[in-house]
Amino acid sequence: DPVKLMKQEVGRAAANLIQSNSIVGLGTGSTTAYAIQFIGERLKSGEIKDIVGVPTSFQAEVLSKQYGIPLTTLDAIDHIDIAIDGADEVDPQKNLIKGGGAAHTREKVVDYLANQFIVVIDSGKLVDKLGSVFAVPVEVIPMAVTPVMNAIAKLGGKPELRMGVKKAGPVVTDQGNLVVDVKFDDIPDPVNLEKTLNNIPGVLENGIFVNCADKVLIGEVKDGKPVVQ
Ligand code: DER
Repeated sequence: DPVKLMKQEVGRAAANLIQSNSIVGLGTGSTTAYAIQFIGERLKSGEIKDIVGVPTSFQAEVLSKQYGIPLTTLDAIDHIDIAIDGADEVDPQKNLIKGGGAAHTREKVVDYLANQFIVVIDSGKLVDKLGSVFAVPVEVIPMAVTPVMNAIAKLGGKPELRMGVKKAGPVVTDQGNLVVDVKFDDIPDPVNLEKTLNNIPGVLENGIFVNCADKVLIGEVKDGKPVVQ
């Protein structure tokens, strides 16, 4: 499967950037899952040592335990050297939409703190304008979902409560909140929209990440082979 190969290659490329004695922000999603796996393999082989990870979700925690990456918390460290995480959209200014995995709240804390934030994507995530394909995920406390959706509609967004796939009813985040996905026709000013969304009472965090990504590793398939640029 070329897409799986692409994700593996870009995950491997990110894992190869990790040096010994690093504190690593561990992102969420299927692409970062490969980076976590390959960091674990590099640790096991002795290629790198003394790594601790800060997970951005229950998924990252489970994968880290599976691949033997010791974990720590933000109370026990004073910096994060490098964070690896995925994205749902990347624009030419390296602004991101994240939150496809409903993990953007903890991701934003870790990715913003990191001295270096590496985004791992397949080439299909590249867009000219943010919001042209993906809706903006917004984490909302359950008691405020209705007024938040009304406020978002007044901003010109089309809000939709995110429903579970293998879980009846709405998706519940690792914080116990709900997720509203908001389609905007156009996002001319992502910096401002990120602030406006987070200022709506009841909104915990949204998936617009501006001025945060340092490097974007892009996996694509050329002549049937995955390449990373
Ligand atoms: O939820 C997130 O922000 C993830 O990083 C996600 O959106 C990217 O996941 P993928 O690598 O499985 O496409």
